[in-house]
Amino acid sequence: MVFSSFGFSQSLTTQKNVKSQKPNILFIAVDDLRPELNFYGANHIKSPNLDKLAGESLIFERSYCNVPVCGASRASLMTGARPTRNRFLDAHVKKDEDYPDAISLPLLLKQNGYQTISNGKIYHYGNDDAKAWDEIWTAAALWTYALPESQEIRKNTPRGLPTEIADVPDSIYRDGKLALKVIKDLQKLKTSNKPFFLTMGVAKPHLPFAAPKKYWDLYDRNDIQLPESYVQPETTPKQAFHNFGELRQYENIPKKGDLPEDLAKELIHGYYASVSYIDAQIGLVLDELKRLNLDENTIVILWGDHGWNLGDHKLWCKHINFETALRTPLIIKVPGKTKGQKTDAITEYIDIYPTLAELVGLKSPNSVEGKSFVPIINGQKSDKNWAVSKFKDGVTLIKDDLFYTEWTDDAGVAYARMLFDHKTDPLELDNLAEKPAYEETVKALSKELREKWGKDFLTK
Ligand SMILES: [Ca+2]
Repeated sequence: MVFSSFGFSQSLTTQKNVKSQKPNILFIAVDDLRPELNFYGANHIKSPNLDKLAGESLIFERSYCNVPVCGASRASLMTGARPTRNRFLDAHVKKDEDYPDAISLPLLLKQNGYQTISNGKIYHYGNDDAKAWDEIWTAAALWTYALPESQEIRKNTPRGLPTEIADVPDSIYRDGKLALKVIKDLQKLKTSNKPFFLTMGVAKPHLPFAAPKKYWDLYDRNDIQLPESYVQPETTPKQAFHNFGELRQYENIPKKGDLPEDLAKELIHGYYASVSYIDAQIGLVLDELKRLNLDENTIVILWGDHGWNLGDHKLWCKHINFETALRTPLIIKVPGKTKGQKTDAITEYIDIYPTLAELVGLKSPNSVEGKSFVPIINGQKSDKNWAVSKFKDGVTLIKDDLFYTEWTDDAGVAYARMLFDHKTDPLELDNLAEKPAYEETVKALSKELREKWGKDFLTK
């Protein structure tokens, strides 16, 4: 399969940096970004650069991560392999430990002539899958906070403050430094004779919500509302909820119970400010890509590693099986192909690997379990209407409008269930799984879940 068959103009090959015909890939991973963005119909977060990129991309309205937690989601995405009972479990997953034999996407590209650079947070650990990269760059932890007093608190506590409003330049924080590094890379790669797989692993809007004041000033706290689904219905199994332990490790967060309303609104405000901050940093990189005339020969993909609860179901953070934690932002710009169209085809993160491999004319290794969505990019209808996501014992089958979750033991026997129909209940407040009228539906979904959760699910 050759690259030109995907519609890139032949004239692109005359560009200076690319002597081969392979397109470059700019791979932007954003930590904890939920799809609450204008191009998903949200209309209140200010993200002009992401909006512009989306206008040149294919926008996936129903993209799901395979594991709603950082390390596991990333290792699964980078190998194109599903989580199992014992593989890709939590935030601290290393690809090298969980699936050492798998040829990761960057390794496949490196083996096929690409220059591969890991910048910021791509895997959870910067030294993971080291053989796949020509260069690994990470930002120092110190740059999480800008103010000396916040840095001092961080030094003496498990996590530090949950928010910071500092009147400082963008480049003080990690993502500002990251953008400058990626820009420098682009300038160097412009004169390289190899195609590149250049990554930008953005740290925000992950907690703490530390962003320059000018981004906080884009929003009025009085306009911020708690979500409509700020409730935990009795009919939902208790396994569906957690105590948002991640957030509670931060200073000034109560150790149990609901958050005070003013604190909840401060967090939502901080999340919005953090998204606007990283939007500006991504914009700097995209502007440089264009200024260097690299944009027409570069595929740009942007993804968030999982969703995030911003008070939905009275929850904060990820680590659960509601759609708010499983659904993700995903957009891909393929020059000459995409121009802001949207698809409601269901895709999973393990589909990203085979898609990018196909777009650059490479065959995916057998360890890849995802399905390329190149046909969707080419305007064809997808024949896949399902996804499977997993967090610890909870496994969710997303099938058309139905969201069915089972919590299972090591033998695969279910001990709790929930089922939502998004046609009538998009906020997932009415669990249908125990209602007699849905007995047959649950039986069929349970069977299908087992067929689709992966052949190695119980054994690896
Ligand atoms: Ca994350």
